[in-house]
Amino acid sequence: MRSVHRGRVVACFGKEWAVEDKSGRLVLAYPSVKCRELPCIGDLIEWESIDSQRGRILAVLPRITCLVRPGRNGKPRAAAANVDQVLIVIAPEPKFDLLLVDQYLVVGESQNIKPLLVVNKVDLLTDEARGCLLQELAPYRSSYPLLTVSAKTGEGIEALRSALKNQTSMFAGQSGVGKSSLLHVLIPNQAVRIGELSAITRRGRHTTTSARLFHLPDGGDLIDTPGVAIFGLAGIDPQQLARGYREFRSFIPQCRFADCQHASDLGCAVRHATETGAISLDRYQRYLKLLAKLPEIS
Ligand SMILES: Nc1nc2c(ncn2[C@@H]2O[C@H](COP(=O)(O)OP(=O)(O)O)[C@@H](O)[C@H]2O)c(=O)[nH]1
Ligand SMILES: [Mg+2]
Ligand SMILES: [Zn+2]
Repeated sequence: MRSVHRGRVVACFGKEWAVEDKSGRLVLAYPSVKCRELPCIGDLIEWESIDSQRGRILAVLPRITCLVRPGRNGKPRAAAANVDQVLIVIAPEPKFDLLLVDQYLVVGESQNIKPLLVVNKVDLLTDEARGCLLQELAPYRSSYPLLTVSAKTGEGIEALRSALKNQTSMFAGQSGVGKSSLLHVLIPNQAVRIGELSAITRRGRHTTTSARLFHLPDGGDLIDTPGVAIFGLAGIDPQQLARGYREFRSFIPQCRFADCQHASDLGCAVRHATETGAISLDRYQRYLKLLAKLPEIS
């Protein structure tokens, strides 16, 4: 009988998956007919060898967390599994979209994934501009951890490194904010890893667009995925949305109605808190926008 191994999916190439075992050996694997779920990056799986370089995936082990992206037929598809922490990267340039930031926060929170806000490219800011930016981000700083960093000068990188230690983290953020640059600073031997992956696929072109999991030198892993918006609102209901706004939480129990959606509802304590300044009006208005975007629940 063939022996069954455990491993982690460290790269996805469409119909093939790179799997790493405990010793760090990589094999190229594909799901057997027995495997009921399509694996995604970060998955823990059981597999058996076909030969020294290829394997068959027998099962995807239960996921602790799972981020989904809309699939071709509208059905959500697993995009990353077993992520502990999401790094929401923004920068002064390109101008950030706080609605997108809020969406990342809500979706992460709905999966119990810790958010970490990372403001990159702070080297571009004068002291005054930095002050203005931090002022604008004040509603986040009181409820979420936030680091200011520069991939270019190295500012804040040590703090970022220690926040990543022994966790599986994943990047989120618009293109151009500096995710690849940060990855480069955090993982100096990145090229070696990509080389190893190319060697097992024997097709370099594969490795440029795939989701990948890198090991951090101090312990922990960092996932980089191509593309941007894999954090869809599919499966999020109004209650989860409101709970994804951390500063709303202490007010929600004070709303008059248990099913309050915190919009025009009578006796809404959340809305009232925006009038007294306890909740940022900007954050609240973004909540209303996301509420309107939620898929209809039948
Ligand atoms: N000034 C400055 N530029 C940066 C920094 N980090 C990245 N960049 C630049 O921003 C651009 C986009 O970076 P990239 O890492 O490709 O962003 P990604 O699309 O999020 O992966 C590149 O031209 C980088 O050189 C930074 O900390 N400071
Ligand atoms: Mg990039
Ligand atoms: Zn309410």
